[in-house]
Amino acid sequence: MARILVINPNTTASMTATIAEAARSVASPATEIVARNPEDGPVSIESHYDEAISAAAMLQEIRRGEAEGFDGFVIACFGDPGLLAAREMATGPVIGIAEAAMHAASFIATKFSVVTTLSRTCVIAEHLVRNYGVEHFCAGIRACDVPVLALEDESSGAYQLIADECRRAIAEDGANAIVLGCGGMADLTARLQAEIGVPVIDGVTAAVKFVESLVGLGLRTSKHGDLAFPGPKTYSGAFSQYAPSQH
Ligand code: 5HY
Repeated sequence: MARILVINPNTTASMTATIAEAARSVASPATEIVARNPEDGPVSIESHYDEAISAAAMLQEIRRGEAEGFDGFVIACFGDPGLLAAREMATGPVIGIAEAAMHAASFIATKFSVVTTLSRTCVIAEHLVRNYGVEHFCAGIRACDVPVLALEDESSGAYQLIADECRRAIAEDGANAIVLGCGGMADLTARLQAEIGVPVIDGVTAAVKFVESLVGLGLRTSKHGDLAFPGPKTYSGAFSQYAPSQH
């Protein structure tokens, strides 16, 4: 039995519900999925600043989940905000949806393109491609210029814009797989895959299965070196609640 906490770092509960449904759709019967979002922070994450602010609240959810004994964690935002800090705070494995989707794509295709929301966040995916060492698999990083919250609005036309961008990635980038660049796209995977005819990888479901596998292998985050729990320290003012505690 594995208990996995899936954290949507933005504060839009309807997106958390979409993410939770996707996570549960692939979880094994022996896995319990709990999905949460912070009360505090941006309603959507569409910039470096949104990511930085959301990471603090996300880390508090990791800390809470660690205290509740979760076996593993998923950070369900495509920028993988605060991933290494989360690993410092957790005993179990912590997987970001971008790293999960990119690595899963590299196992089944030689070339994948990322299709994300706003153009300004493409550079975040570019940095992650380099950080994760999958440059030679990544054929392109595209945005359909759909705001994140438009994904929650059926009338926004978001689906068609995403599908059109996926087709351009196949035709122009030579992509033979698509990585969906937003946790809020998790409910579009099967429809897109059936329509565009190449594998479409969503990071929420990929991350859940990777966490299940790591827990099943008995692998937990290494606490030797830089991912050891942060040492106790005074944090001043409004951030005093974030001070690392003694482990
Ligand atoms: C995400 N933002 O997965 C990212 C997607 C993005 O609120 N959830 C968000 O566009 O970076």
